[in-house]
Amino acid sequence: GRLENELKRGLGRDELRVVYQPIMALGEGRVVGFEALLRWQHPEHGLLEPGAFLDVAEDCGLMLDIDRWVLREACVQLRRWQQESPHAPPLTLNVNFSARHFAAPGVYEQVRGVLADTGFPPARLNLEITESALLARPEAIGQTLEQLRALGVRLHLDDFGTGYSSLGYLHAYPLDTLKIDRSFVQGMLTSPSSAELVRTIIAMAKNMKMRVVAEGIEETRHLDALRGLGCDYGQGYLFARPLGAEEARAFARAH
Ligand code: G
Ligand code: G
Ligand code: MN
Ligand code: NA
Repeated sequence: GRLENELKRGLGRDELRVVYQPIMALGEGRVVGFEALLRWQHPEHGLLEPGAFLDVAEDCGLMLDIDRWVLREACVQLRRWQQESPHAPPLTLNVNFSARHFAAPGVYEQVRGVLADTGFPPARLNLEITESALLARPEAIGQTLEQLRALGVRLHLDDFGTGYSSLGYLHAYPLDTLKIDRSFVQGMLTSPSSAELVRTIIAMAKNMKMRVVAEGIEETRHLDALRGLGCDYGQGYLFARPLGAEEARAFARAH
């Protein structure tokens, strides 16, 4: 289709962008890192969010190329910040990989190659994986995840609670962090069942020695409630929207 052709052309023409949303340590209100998020600067339609084109990218087989591009771009960017401010606390980088990506051949080698090329430390890279990826190709994925983990890369389970959440995943794969989906965070003040779910996820993660990142924190009341439950990390519009590289860097310096 038309969007497909435009996307192929756009990739070659430098129309893709990465924006960076801060991830905060909720206790101290300090930036610990950034989630890299994809945007497409479309020549006619303006800045497009992934919802507008990720399905097309998946369908026409461009998703892996795009994910790889985002990984490289963001590693280069964060490495540059670190080199320019060598005494600043090191920042972690979260990158989203599509479900299919983790099952693709050679993913481990590619990630290792990007880390080696860019000099970004593997232990500061967090790859975000969705539950649907774990559901899709469990065997191929298990080995890839173990290899990535052995390299030092950490694995964060994205949108936790929205998919086919199976507690079996948490034992079967070397996952470090659960990202609580924003629908539960946003529901927790008004819906007792959302609040209970958030409480339960945090308690379970602690028992399993996993970390928790709450997504979609928009109000101080969300932040207070999450702190009260012992949630360590979070992100959301209360702190910052996804920011361009320069703004993100300024935010990190100020926080
Ligand atoms: O940035 P935004 O809130 O519009 O992101 C919407 C969705 O797109 C999120 O679920 C996010 O995980 C996904 N997404 C953003 N950037 C990337 C990317 O680089 N690769 C993949 N596979 N998904 C992304
Ligand atoms: O699925 P994933 O968690 O990767 O999605 C990240 C998406 O969530 C990004 O598109 C980002 O723009 C969006 N996002 C980040 N913080 C907030 C928030 O506080 N509220 C809402 N509604 N969306 C957010
Ligand atoms: Mn994510
Ligand atoms: Na999410």
